[in-house]
Amino acid sequence: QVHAAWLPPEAFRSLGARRVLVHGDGPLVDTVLDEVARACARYGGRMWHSPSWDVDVDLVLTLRRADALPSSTAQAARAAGEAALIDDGRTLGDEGFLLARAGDVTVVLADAPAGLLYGLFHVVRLCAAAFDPARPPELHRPALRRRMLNHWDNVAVHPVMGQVERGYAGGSIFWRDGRPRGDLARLRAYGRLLAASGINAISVNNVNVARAEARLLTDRLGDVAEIADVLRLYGIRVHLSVTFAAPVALGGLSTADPADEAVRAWWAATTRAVYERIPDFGGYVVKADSEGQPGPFTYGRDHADGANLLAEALAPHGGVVHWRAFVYDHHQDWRDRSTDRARAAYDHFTPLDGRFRTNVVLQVKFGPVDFQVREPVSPVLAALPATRVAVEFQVTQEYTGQQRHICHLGPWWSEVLRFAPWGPGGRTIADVATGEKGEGGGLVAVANTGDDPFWTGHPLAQANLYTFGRLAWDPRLDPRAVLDEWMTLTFPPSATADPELVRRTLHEIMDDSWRTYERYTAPLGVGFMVHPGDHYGPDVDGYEYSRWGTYHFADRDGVGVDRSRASGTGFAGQYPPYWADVYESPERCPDELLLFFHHVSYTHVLHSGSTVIQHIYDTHFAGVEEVEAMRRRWQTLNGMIDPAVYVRVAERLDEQVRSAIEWRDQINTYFLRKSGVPDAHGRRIY
Ligand code: BDP
Repeated sequence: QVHAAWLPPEAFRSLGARRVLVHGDGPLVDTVLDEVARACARYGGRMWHSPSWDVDVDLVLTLRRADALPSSTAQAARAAGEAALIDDGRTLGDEGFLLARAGDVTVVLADAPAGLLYGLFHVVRLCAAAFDPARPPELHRPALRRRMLNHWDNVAVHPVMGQVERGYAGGSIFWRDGRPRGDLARLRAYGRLLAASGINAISVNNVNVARAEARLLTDRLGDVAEIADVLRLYGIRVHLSVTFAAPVALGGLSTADPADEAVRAWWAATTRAVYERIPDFGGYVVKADSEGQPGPFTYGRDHADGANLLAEALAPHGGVVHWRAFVYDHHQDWRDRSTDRARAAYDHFTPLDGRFRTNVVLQVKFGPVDFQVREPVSPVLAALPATRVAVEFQVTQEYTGQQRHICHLGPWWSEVLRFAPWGPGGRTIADVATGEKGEGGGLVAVANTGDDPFWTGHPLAQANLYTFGRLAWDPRLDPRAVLDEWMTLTFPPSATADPELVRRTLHEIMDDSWRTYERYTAPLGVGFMVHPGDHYGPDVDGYEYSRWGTYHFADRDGVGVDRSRASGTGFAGQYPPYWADVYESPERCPDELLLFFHHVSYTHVLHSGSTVIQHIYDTHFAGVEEVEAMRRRWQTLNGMIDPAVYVRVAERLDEQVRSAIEWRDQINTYFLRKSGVPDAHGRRIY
C-alpha cells in the first residue's frame, strides 16, 4: 500500500460531486479523463468526453483549438475564456492553462494537452474555491520550462552506495538488483505525483555509476523505454545519465576524445537509435572529470569540447545535455591553503562562456561547495551570461538530516531563488534559471523518493518534493503558502476531525525546521562537520585533515575559512562587485555566512550582538529545545491523522531529538575545549 501522497483520492472529492466535460484527444487527455473518471467512480458525479450533444456541466477542461464544441454551455465557456485571454494578450504555451468562470461553469482552457493536465491538478488543489462564482480568471504558465529531478538510482546494488546513492526512502522505483522493477502501477503513480507538483523531466540512473551501467544507452535501452512509456502519460520526459567514456566502454573505440571523428560518429549513431525507440527522449546528464568520473581532461580537451560533443549528437532530435559544473580537485592536500574547492567551478567554467552549444545546459549546484544547510549562492550562476544555466538543488536530504530529521527546505530554496547576485533590486537567480527569453536551463534537484510506502521515508519529507516542483513552476510563490497547499492535499479536511488544528500544528513543526536544523549543526555557514562517508551525525574534525577540501580551520583562537581577496583564497572576488564587497568584509558579511568567508576569533561580535562562541552555544541549546517542542506538538496529533503516518513520524522525531542532542553536545564541547571560553549562561557543556 502506498500512503499519503499529496493527491489522495480525497483531494478529488470536490471534483467528483460535479459534472465534468473533458474535450480533446491524445494520450495526455486520456490521462485527464482517467483522473476524472476515477474521482467520479469514487464520489459520484458524471463525466463526458467530447459529447456531440448538449450537456449541462460544472467544469469544462478543453483544448482551445479543438473542434468546435457542440454544447452551447461549453461554447459560451470557451468564449469567456478566450475573452479573458485576449485581454491579457498572451498565449498559453505548451504547458499553460487558463482558469476562468463563465456563468455557472468553471473552465480550464489549454493550447496543449499538458496544460489540461496541469489545469486539472490546479482545480484539485483549489478544491471548492475553483467553483467560486466570484473567482477572477487566472493565467498559469510555468516560469521555468525545465523542471527536473535527477535520480541517483543504481540499476544494480552498489557495494558502497546501495540501490540508491544518498537514498533515504528505500529502494529504487525503477530498478532492483540489476533489473527493471517492472512495477508499472507504481511507476504510473509516481508520474502522477510528479505531474501534480509540476515536474516535467527526470533522469533515471545515477551519474556516479553511469559507466558500470552504460548499456542502458544501447542494448538495455528497452528498460529505459519502458519507463518513458509510462511517464509520458504524465507529461514527463526521461533522460539518461551517461558516461563520457561510453565510446570506449560500449563502442569498442580506443578513445573518447571529442575531437576524434569516430567518437563523434559513435555518439551520433547511438543517439539516433535512442530516439528511434524513445522519440521524446529528453537527453543526457553527465558528471565528467568529477570525483573520479571520466571526462574531456583525459584528452587535453576542456568542458566545452566535452559538452558540445554530446550536444551535437542530441541536437538533430531536439535533446539537451545537462552538463554538471561540479568539477573540483578531490585529492587536495589539506596542508596547502592555495586550493579552495569553493573556487573550482567558477575557475573551470567561466572562461568557457559563449562556447557551449545552445542545447547544453550547465547544471550548477546552488552553492559553491556541496548542498550544505547554509552556503552562499554559487557565483557561477552569475558568471556565464552566454550559457544556459540550471540551478541544482538537493531534495534528498543528504546533509540536512537524511529524511530522519524534519527539515523543510522550501524557505531555503526560495531564499536562493530570490537572491540578486548583481546587488539588491537586480536580476535574481530565478531570472537566471528562467533565461532572458525563457531559454534558461531551469531547476533540477536530486530526488528524495523511493519504493518506501510513504515515497520519501519521512512522510513530511514529501513536502520538500512538492515544494521543489511548485517553486520550479513559479519561483515567486511564497514557500509558506506552498506548504499550506501540500498540507491541504496530504491531510485533507475530510480525513481529520480538526483540520485547523492539524494545519496549525504542522506549520509550527515545519515552517522553521530548516533554521532549526541549522542551529544544532555546523555553525555560521562553515559547513560539513559531518561524519565522513555517510554524512549523518556530527564529526567535527571528520573532514579536517582529509583530501576533500572541506575544512573549518578551528584552532584555539578562532574558526572559519578566509576566502577574502585581501588575505584569503580570493573566492569572495568571484562575485559581482556589490556582493564581492559585502563578503570581503568581516564587518559587512551576513552573520549566517561569516565562517564561510572569514576566519575570526571566538570573541568576534556578530551583527546580532552576540560573540561567535556564545552564538554557537546559544543556537545549539535552542536547536535542541525546538526539536523537543516539535516532538511534543506532533504528539498532540495522535488520533487525528492516519495512524501509519503518525507512528512513522513519531519514531523519526525520537531519532531527531537523539541526534540533535548529539550534535549540540559535540559541537559545544569541541568549541569549549578549543576556545576555553565558558558559556555566559553557565549551562552544562561536557
Ligand atoms: C555529494 C555526494 C556524492 C555525490 C556528489 C555529486 O556526497 O554522493 O556523488 O555530491 O553531486 O554531495 O555528484
